[in-house]
Amino acid sequence: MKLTPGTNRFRTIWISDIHLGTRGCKAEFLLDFLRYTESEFLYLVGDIVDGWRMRKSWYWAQSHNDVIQKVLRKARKGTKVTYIPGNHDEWLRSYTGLAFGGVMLLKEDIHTTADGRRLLIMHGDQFDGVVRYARWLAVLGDGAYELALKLNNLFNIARRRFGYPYWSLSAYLKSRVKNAVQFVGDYANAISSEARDRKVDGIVCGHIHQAEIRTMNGVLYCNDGDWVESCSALVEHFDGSLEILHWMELRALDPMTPMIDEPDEPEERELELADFGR
Ligand SMILES: [Mn+2]
Repeated sequence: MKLTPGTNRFRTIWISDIHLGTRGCKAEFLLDFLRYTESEFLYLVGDIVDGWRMRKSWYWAQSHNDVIQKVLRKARKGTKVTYIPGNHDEWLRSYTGLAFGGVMLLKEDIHTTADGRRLLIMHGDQFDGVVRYARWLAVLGDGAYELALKLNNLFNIARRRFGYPYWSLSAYLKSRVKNAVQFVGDYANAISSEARDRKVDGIVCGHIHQAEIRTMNGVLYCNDGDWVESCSALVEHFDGSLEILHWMELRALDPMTPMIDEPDEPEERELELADFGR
């Protein structure tokens, strides 16, 4: 796959769990992804802006603004953008049914693929027992996750000094710890039975930060991953086939090296001034 900015066209792109507003967000890699890809449909499948943390500590870099600008620009240029809020941006759920800057806010949606399959799209926190029934527990769990990411970062600075490649602690934990495997399985099982009951061909969700496509309960279970760690997206090709893109691998990006910010095409400024005058 040869990658050049703006020319990698897909019918649909699904991304979620970006967590803008937190230090963990890999906004620069996402910007790179958004620059390199175009699509007819773009779904933001929840946890885009991290509202829980906004109340405690707030981290907002220029790159976080740039992500929002880039998405709004895609909407202006004809991409059909749908934003389905998750549990971290659940304050937006009160505005579902409304459109902002060409971005439609919906509680959930059904997408029909080019080959006629109907996919239910939701963030998926409804199927995570912990988040649904004990919110304080989820916040606590989230803090532990953040600490693990911080320690992982320090560990990798040391590894780098000794010439070792990047090693992901939470990816390791998620793949090795029996409970985590069990959890992912239970989650996929719960959410795919919902899809089966609702008589759709499959479901696209996020929430658990684990990108995957599998058939379960007779339907397709698709998880688009996250932009805190794995930097993954789900895409639909023009023939309707689905694929997960692992962006750091595709672009051979080093997770420890921040990217140099390339300016966007000059026409962007003109468009924004024109919008302002309206
Ligand atoms: Mn979530």
